[in-house]
Amino acid sequence: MKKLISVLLSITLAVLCFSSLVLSADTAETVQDGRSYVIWDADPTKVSTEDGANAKPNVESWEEALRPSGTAVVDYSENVPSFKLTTGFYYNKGVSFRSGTTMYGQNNTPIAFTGWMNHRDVFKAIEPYVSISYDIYVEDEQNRNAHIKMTAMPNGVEAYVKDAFQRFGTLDDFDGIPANQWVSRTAKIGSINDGNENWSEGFIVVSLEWFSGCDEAADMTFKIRNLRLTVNESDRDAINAALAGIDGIDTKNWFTGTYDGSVTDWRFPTAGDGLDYFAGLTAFDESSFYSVNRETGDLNSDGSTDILDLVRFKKYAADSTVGVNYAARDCDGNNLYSSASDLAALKKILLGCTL
Ligand SMILES: [Ca+2]
Ligand SMILES: [Ca+2]
Repeated sequence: MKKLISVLLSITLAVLCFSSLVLSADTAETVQDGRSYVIWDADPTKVSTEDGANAKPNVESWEEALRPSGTAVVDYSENVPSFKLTTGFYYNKGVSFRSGTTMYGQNNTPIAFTGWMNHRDVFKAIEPYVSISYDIYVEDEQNRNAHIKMTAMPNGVEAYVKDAFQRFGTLDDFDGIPANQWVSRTAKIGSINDGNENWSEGFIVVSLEWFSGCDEAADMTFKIRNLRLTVNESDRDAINAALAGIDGIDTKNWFTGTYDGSVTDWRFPTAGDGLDYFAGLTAFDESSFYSVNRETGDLNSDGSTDILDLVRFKKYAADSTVGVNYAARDCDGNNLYSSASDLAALKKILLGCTL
């Protein structure tokens, strides 16, 4: 009898283990396939916490060279901060602005080096897998549609070179944007050109016109927020293969950590027979307030939901210049932000109550 029970128990355990294995494998695959990671962002809270502060790059020679002469400020008038931009002369109309993210990472903090930005061959290798996302609001009394082109402002171009798009390529080209409303955009990035200049400072150049080929003289005012570049978990193997094929990939400064300057020990984990470059690229996601991978309520993006998040939420509710993860603040899960109901929901989560 004892033996029978023991055999039955073993079979039951085996079945349970098997089904739970299958179950967790399924779940893991489903979650992983759709997961998107931020590898670069333009976040006004990293540029200045003062409403209306200047967001123009302060490298005047580049400014003059590339001639996007509009104005750029950070804008905290809504609960997701934005860049408020007004076009000036730039062929059609243009403006450049700082992103707050450079090749050294966010605010020069070595959370994750974004040195891939400083290597055009690295950027070109991952180009097929990179998406750009942002929200845009174009003001126009006549309600016309707008056309935006966006690119990276390359570092170190010689003076009087006019066209950043020609020099670097196009990150996005989006026509038919309806005016006077927030419009969300996600697209694969455009093509990165061959060339030597790199994008180490993270500056962005946009040209905007009322419609393609428009020659209207008046300047245009618009806002951009949630601007980020992302890659997907489903492309991990393809990205690793593409980067493994680059000459000298393991010694790229500020990307691999083999640089013997002030970079401390930033190295890629291994994956199979090679290095997991994808993990290096996506390490930035943890520090991005636009990440969608933080747990609900983890407003300060430190990996757990606790009293510190409640403190952060209260500060943010009173002052939108306080940085928070924007997806994690939706504590009641209704896809909307409300300082009252989401704050109440976070308190319930912390008390362990069912919502
Ligand atoms: Ca937290
Ligand atoms: Ca909500």
